[in-house]
Amino acid sequence: MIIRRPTDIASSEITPESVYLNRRTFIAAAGVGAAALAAAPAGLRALGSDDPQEVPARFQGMRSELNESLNSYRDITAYNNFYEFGTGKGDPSDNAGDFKPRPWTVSISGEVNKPGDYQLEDILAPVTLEDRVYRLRCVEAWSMVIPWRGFPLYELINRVEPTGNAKFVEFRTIVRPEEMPGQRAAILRWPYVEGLRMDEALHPLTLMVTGVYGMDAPNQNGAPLRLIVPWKYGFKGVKSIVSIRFVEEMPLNTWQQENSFEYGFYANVNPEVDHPRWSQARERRLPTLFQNHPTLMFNGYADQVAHMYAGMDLERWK
Ligand SMILES: Nc1nc2c(c(=O)[nH]1)N[C@H]1C(S)=C(S)[C@@H](COP(=O)(O)O)O[C@H]1N2
Ligand SMILES: [Mo]
Repeated sequence: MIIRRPTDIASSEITPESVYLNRRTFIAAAGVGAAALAAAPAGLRALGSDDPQEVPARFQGMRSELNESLNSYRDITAYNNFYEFGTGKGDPSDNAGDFKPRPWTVSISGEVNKPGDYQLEDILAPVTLEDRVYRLRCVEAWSMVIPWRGFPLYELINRVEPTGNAKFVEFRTIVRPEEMPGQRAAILRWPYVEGLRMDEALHPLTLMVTGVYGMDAPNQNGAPLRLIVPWKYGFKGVKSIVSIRFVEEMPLNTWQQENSFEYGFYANVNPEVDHPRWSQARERRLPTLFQNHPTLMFNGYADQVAHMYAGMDLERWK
């Protein structure tokens, strides 16, 4: 991602060309000293494949629809982007321990027949949580394969009845600097904001996520409720949501606000449209160090979603 004030953040943490594994995270995961780390072949410089806690047996040997293996629980919960807790990949897991995801209230507002403050329990009561394995493709050109737990966003949308004026949905992350040390600095303009066009929000692949590996998500992954839109770059997946607003105009999402030259509203994964500072044609599938995977159009979900962008200039609508 690009940062407005480059002096705030070490360049090693913002460029995809840099060493991508947080050194401390790697050492902790591998359980070896720095000397052994330096001597290890690059291909073995991986996050630990041993999971720190028991994951339900049904995930053993689970693969994606493209026959990909899943990233480990440790990969998914120790290598994160959540700038509210700091810009380093290990910062969210290090700093999110004091965050309190319960009790939790989501404000639903705007062009909707049933606005209100909804308790998390009330949002979850009528839905059935399911496990969905999706690729997560970060704009920084790394990716993981993650078994999310959640429910389709359309179930919540249909329940609250948007009016005919609702053309977009805007989501906001909580602002709680006492519990989120990154929010005590002007890393981004808080709150973190994201948005979807209504047809994207209603698409059956679009998920409201409560967990990973069949368990409630740890705070660093956006507890208690975050968005996942698998055909878009990871930054669309706004975490720890407290506001869902139905609006007529396209919302100004955080990364477009920070740098509209590099980021737009749609953020559809597209190997043919490079980031201004790097190629998007390939990606590093964690835990490897190499750009060992070709990036797929719409992150591999083109058959399900390409029709929504028919006729749009995908270079312009980045
Ligand atoms: N509120 C908030 N949401 C956020 C971010 C953030 O910094 N703040 N980072 C985004 C980015 S860039 C990515 S790649 C994903 C990472 O999700 P994960 O840590 O669960 O893998 O979260 C997204 N959601
Ligand atoms: Mo990202």
